[in-house]
Amino acid sequence: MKKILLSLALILSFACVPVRGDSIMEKVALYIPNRLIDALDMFSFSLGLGPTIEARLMGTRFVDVGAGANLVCYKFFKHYNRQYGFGVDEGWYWSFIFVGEESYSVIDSTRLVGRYVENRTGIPDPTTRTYDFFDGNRDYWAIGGALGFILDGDVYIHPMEWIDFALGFLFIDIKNDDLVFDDFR
Ligand SMILES: [Ca+2]
Ligand SMILES: [Ca+2]
Repeated sequence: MKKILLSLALILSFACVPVRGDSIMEKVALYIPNRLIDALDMFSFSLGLGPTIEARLMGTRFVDVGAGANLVCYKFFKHYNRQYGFGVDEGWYWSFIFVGEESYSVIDSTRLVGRYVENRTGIPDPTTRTYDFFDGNRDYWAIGGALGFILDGDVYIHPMEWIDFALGFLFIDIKNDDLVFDDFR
């Protein structure tokens, strides 16, 4: 619980995070593209194929109910923190409310999809690298679900990205993910 509170405090202090790109000109020039990309960040999905079975409903990691297993699953990802591309994952999990177990890995992927291993027993820890607010592979606050048997899919919305999208219109970038000129050099 202490770690969860610590993580909440970190997230609530995001206003203090240094922001990339200070120039007013680049903020204005990239205003429309950044609002469009921030809009795309608000949801994620994946679609996969393989010897897999799962059913899950999640209202953040605090209310996560489901189970699944796959020997290997070949997926297209449009996932959290701009993980766009293809990947191969494997593993199993079960979860009831906020406790569960899992052994899961993305073992191969194209460049923008993160490879990682998650072995957990108990409550998901929001302070781990996997759930990093800015570039973690997973969103602790995701709301959505997954369903699969041979053909597997998941869909989530990301509340913090909704806030990032809304505040973006006021030139505030809480996710520190707005494009700047340096990204094109
Ligand atoms: Ca965003
Ligand atoms: Ca943003």
